[in-house]
Amino acid sequence: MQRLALIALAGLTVALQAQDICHRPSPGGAVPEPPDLRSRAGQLIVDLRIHNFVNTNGSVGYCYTTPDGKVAPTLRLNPGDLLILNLKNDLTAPGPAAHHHTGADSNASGDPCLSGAMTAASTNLHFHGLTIPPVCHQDEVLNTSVQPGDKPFQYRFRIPQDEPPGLYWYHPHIHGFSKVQVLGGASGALIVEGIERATKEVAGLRERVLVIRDQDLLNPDAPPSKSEPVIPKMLLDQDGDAANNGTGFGRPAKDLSINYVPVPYPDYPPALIEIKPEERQLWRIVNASAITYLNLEILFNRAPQQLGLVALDGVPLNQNGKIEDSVSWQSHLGVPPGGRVEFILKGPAPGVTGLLVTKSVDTGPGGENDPNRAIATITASASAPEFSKLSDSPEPLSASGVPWLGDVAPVRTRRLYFSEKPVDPEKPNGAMEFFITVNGETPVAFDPKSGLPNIIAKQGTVEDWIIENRSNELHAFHIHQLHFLLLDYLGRRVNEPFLRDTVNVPYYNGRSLEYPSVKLRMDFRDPNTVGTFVFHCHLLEHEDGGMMGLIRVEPSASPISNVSTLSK
Ligand SMILES: [Cu+2]
Repeated sequence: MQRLALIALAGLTVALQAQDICHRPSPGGAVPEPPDLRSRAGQLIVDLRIHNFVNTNGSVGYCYTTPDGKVAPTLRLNPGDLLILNLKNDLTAPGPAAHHHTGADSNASGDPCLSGAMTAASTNLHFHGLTIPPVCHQDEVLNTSVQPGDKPFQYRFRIPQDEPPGLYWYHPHIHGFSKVQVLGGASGALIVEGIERATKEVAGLRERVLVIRDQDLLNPDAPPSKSEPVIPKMLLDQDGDAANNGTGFGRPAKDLSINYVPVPYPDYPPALIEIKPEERQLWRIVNASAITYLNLEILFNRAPQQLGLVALDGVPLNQNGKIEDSVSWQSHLGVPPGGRVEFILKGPAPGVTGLLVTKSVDTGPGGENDPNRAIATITASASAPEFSKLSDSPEPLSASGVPWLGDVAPVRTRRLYFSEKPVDPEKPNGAMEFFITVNGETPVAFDPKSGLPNIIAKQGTVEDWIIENRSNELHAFHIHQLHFLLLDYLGRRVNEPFLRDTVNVPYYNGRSLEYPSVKLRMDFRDPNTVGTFVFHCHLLEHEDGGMMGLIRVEPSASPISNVSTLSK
């Protein structure tokens, strides 16, 4: 008994130290800027440690730190720069470490490139949105797994010369454990510099990098705030999260935080953002949530403001591939988990109250509750802190050498669909299995050990993919290594003037003749987009639960039988 107590105490000490290292701010505080790490002379060398700790509510927090104590730094590199990132795993396994998907978990002393270990204490990194190769030490997430006993594991790659300038992010991607680590706070921003070279409108502006994360509720048992117009009945989904009640109010599935300042249910005390009166800024927001969809709006004296969208998912808006200083003025911006928005905001005048909110997202009858809630107040102040500033005399970005994705004929059209099934057919409201399936195949939960691709494509081609949602909850389709063009949304032509790497696919209502779908043009033209990588729902609970598939993109020189010739 005594020995057990001592071990528990030692574990607690480690956990408390890590909590100290990760120093999370209190609710209602000023929103700090994540620390910047900038490349010099063409390279950025970073040492990152990942830690975990037990929060006061019993949930497990995670964070990345640098040797000098910076937490979750923003990595800033130019196109062509080399990133050398040494990742040390300082995780302690919280609770049961085994995971049902794997039998190779004891391979702790092996080569992290071949490990494939999937335990609560395993980790790795995915560089979300970057067009870099899916190989070990770059952006490979299926086999790469770093254990607590391993020496620092080196990620080493160049930002492609033609990577669009914008906001990307990094987070762990261990199958079965992505949700717990990301929900705990393991994420950070990565910026490919030069957005002002694509959009002159933002030249000379100060920027704010805002990482919105979700976390387990701090006050799960509290009743909703009395200020809410309706108090809906509390419904729980199979994971114990608050289920969507369709009112826009009530208990959320998760709390949100902004640059780690929590905004907890039920009163949502907003974090504080100061800005010089009426200053124009570029706000760069990543939704680093594990399961929460955002629908961002900025109110001044309760009136929605126009937000000048300049980039989505890291890619500046353009006109059919031509850089045309594109700004799209929007009153609100939907951001799925994993998505990014970058927009121009004009600060409030003195005395005007500003508020950053997320409006309710209808995730469907099977989805989680993502209600209306405040995130931060925006206050005009002459003494507002001054953060990083974009160049005011940028050299314009040269035009892309490749044809606009929308103008390239696809070599084929594939159909895929999201679906769910109760593990026990007798318990339709019990635990669910999650699938993404190529039409005609049998739905099976993703097996990381199978190694068999669900789709084989060829580098140099583009394909159209129609993704259906046959389930009663919203999903967010994401694919590694490339961006796609949203051609159709719910059967309607949109042909957006920008690219995405994550997109919502609305839920099925059980009545319509057709399932809701999106049509995407997938871009396999980049030479880096070769090898085996994954596509999945970016709701990490679904991804961890099997809603993931494998694609192998073969080099263009290799013979592949049933591919028609690429038409230009
Ligand atoms: Cu999903």
